[in-house]
Amino acid sequence: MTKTYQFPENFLWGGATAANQLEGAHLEGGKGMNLADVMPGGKIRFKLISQPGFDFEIDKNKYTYPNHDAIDFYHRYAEDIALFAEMGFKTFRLSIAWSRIFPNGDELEPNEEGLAFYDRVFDECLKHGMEPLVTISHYEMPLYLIKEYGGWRSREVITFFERYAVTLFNRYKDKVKYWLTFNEINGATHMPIFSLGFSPATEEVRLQETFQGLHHQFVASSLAVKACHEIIPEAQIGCMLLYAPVYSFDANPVNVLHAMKEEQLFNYISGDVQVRGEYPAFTKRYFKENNIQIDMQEGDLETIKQYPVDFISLSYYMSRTEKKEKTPEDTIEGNIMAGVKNPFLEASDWGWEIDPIGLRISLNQLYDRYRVPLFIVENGLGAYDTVEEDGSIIDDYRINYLRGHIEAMGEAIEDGVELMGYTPWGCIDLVSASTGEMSKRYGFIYVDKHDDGSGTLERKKKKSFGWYQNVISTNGKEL
Ligand code: BGP
Repeated sequence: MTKTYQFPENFLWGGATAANQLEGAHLEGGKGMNLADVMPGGKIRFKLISQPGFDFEIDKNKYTYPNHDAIDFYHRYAEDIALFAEMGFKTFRLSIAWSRIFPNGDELEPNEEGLAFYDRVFDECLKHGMEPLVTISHYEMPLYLIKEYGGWRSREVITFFERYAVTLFNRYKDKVKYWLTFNEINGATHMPIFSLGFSPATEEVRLQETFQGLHHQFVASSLAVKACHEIIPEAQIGCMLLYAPVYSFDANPVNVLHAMKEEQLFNYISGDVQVRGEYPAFTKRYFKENNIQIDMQEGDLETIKQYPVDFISLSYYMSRTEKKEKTPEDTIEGNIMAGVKNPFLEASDWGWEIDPIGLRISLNQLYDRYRVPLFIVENGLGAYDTVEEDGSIIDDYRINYLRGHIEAMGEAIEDGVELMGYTPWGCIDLVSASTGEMSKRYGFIYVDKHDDGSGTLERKKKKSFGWYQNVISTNGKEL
């Protein structure tokens, strides 16, 4: 007999997206240019934009720019939200494009057309009984802040971000009750350009510059928490972590220690600062040994201590396996972090190792350490889909992946974890963040758009659409 799981009555089932990966209309409505607008399509993107000398210019002779049009959610949001409602979504995670609200980032007054667009989107969600879950910053800093201020290198950006956040809270206080500050904030150490809007100048200054930028974000995040609680007392605001539990390759204590350190550095610094309100003890030695001296202003540590987040949200795609001495042959690439191959796990077509038990482990680790509610705001399988002759898309591989992870959530809830909700990534096919591909699809809804930019943009329900609809309507009892 298959086991059934008990999810809380008010569990927030839904789906997740980010503005730059689905909206398109990159120059409409008074929007300014942002980082995503200069990111080319294809596997080259990350390497190219991460080069310290990258000029952030568009070169259409050499590259395609899939985020410019994306899947045109900007014009089709009503149709898309209606499809989410048909699946029974209780919540829809989306992000606001900072440069729609402040086109350059440092203006004093916001762009009304940008604000009005999200009013329409939120109204559409609320009309269908769906709670918007809003990420304030998801990998798309205004380009002007990158070019003129050096991104989060500059402390001035804290003020601009605070103004942006306060503008959002004031405008949407009656519509949005769930907020997230920075998407995958801890990803800064592995993909600084996405998170911080700059690439460290040299390898010698990499850690120094990254942790300085992160510190600015920690302060900015705390100021956003403060403002959110003041302006919308009934709202909840969380941090967002890219979470991958780190396993030791074997029982050799040398490797176990190495895995533990990687876990501390990657998984816990950002969580400790934003939830416990302080840098963890191990950073003292780590910063000293790596010559990291964070320039803090008076009051920074107090601000961080005083305004911790209400909950932790996380993305979970994979676990990571580590050993101290790696050879190039052991190494695999997955979700930007390199680890060694885990012989017990299979991987997606993009090399991301599939590990549902790792999600149960992650939820237990996070809840044990922080004791605040958790929210899984990204999870899913990027895969190639085939449209059959009759137009159907039979994505059993995706259903199997999601089922395994939902079972792991059910187990974690039985373990005692407080879980608020689940929004699988890319509930409608959209542009991949790391590779700019359309062919890396996550959705329950297929979008007829291809890597070369062709396609009618028609939406089609995949097999997983009906499956997820049933999961939601049975509150996770039927998987
Ligand atoms: C996360 C990002 C998302 C998203 C997802 C899948 O790291 O927050 O923006 O895209 O990963 O990654 P990809 O699109 O590269 O497959």
